[in-house]
Amino acid sequence: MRRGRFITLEGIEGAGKSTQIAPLAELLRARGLEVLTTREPGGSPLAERLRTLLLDPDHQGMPATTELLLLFAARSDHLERRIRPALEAGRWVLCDRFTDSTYAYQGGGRGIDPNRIAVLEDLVQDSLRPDLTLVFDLPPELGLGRAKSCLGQGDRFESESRRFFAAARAVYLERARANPRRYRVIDATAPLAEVKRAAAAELNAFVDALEFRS
Ligand code: Z5A
Repeated sequence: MRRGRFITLEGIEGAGKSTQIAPLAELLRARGLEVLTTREPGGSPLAERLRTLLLDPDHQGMPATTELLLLFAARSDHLERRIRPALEAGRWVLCDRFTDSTYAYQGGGRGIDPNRIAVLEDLVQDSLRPDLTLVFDLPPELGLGRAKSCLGQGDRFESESRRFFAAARAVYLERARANPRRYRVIDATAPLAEVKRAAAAELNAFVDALEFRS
């Protein structure tokens, strides 16, 4: 059985990842692929419980290292219980956020040394990395405006400053620049239908390239 592919959706708050994941999953299914959609933090029962702790505004001021370790604890459970088994069964996994979020938010936003994040990435993931990462890019003012208009009380991250999100955005763009084979940057300032078309075009091209090689 051929291993499935691991595709991640990334971007700052309000970039549109959650809106795009269902149509992208449909696109893959229409091409005859079995798909699992999931998210981080969360994605497995234990990881969802850790997500609740991580997002709870009552835990404002959580030390950055505590946050980092909780994220990787959640990721470890999610990977071992859901992502790896799905990939090994030949399913394609579409995940709303993964370790690029940690480099962006805990690295860029909180100022944790990326080399420390890399140590945990190796420990938890071994050699597993996404095969394709779509970065939905937009300025923080626009993303935060969108996110606020669809939420009541914000979670612990939503109360962060514009500077925090600008730093996270810069990390995403830098990582995409450094590894163009894996990352595709999508202009998320465009109207919804246009973003959807651009993301679908990137995903179709990725599947086409795999089919061409096999
Ligand atoms: N986090 C972390 O710090 N470190 C990590 O390692 C991981 C995560 C994995 C998860 O919260 C938080 O955890 C996250 C980072 C942190 N916090 N932040 N920020 P979450 O999952 O609840 O938050 P999110 O991933 O940022 O979700 P979001 O706010 O829902 O953003 P989104 O998924 O990118 O956006 P959306 O829900 O698809 O769209 C937001 C609104 O904009 C909605 O009303 C849409 O209809 C609208 N929208 C979307 N696209 C468009 C376009 N193109 N035009 C106009 N309107 C649009």
